[in-house]
Amino acid sequence: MEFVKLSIQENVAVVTIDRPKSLNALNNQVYEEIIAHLEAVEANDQIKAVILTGAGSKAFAAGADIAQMVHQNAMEGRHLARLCHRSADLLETMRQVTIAAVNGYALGGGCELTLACDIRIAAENARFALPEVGLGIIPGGGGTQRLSRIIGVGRAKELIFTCDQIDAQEAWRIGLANHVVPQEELMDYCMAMAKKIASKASYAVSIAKSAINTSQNVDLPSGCTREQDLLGLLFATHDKQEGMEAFLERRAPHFTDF
Ligand code: DAK
Repeated sequence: MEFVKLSIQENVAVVTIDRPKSLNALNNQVYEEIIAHLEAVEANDQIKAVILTGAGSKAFAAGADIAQMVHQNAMEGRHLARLCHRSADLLETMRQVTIAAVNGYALGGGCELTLACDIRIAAENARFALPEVGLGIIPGGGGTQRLSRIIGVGRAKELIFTCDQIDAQEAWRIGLANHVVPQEELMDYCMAMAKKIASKASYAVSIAKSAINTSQNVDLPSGCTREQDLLGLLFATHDKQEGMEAFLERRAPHFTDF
């Protein structure tokens, strides 16, 4: 693929947006390639976690491609919307854990991709913003919905209405970034976290992800009912038996992913 690269290190996939001339701006082709890679990763049982990042040291992704959007009509805008939402939905709901390694600008559609990831790790030079209303549009890749769920309605409104950029420390302070690390340590940090997650019972991790996602969409009693059902299901798995027996026998577990 031309603009999005996939590499696999043991059981972790790294998806890298690589369009340096435009600071990794997201045109239709970039979104299509992200979707194709994520679909391939989701179908691969060997992969337990995904890191999404941008090539180079300056940008994760500086937003949707303004040079493309300026010429687009309503139907083309709708097509772009489908691509943005499909990318975000995959990151959010695929069974593998998704980690955004944010190296520089994560603006507009780039920021929205990070919002759809399960975990955001910011390099010290990361900058987040949703500049869309300054361009006469609104965040259209889930930003109006996901940002407020992560940082609260008041802060989300301020960021979207003002288009202000925030740095990595501010992103951490308001709960947008899980951690801030030196830029040169970003990928190692994310890889270590991905491998730690991959060492756990992966079916349980994916069920936990699904249950937490449910909490964002349903009332508390419905979410707790779902949690109980899912926990019951996990009691039928090999990994539950193995994990508990390994603890009692004081040895490392050998998980089989179900
Ligand atoms: N699109 C196209 N090209 C971009 C770009 C972008 N978003 N961002 C940067 N570039 C290009 C620049 O045009 C420049 O190209 P050349 O002139 O060299 O050919 C090159 O990247 C380097 O950029 P700069 O020269 O501007 O670099 P600086 O260091 O001076 O500034 C910057 C870096 C990131 C602050 C600046 O480039 C910038 O402000 N970029 C635009 C940021 C932005 O506004 N992004 C948000 C776009 S709106 C939708 C769903 C989602 C969306 C829309 C619709 N639907 C559902 C329909 C999402 C919208 C957005 O993301």
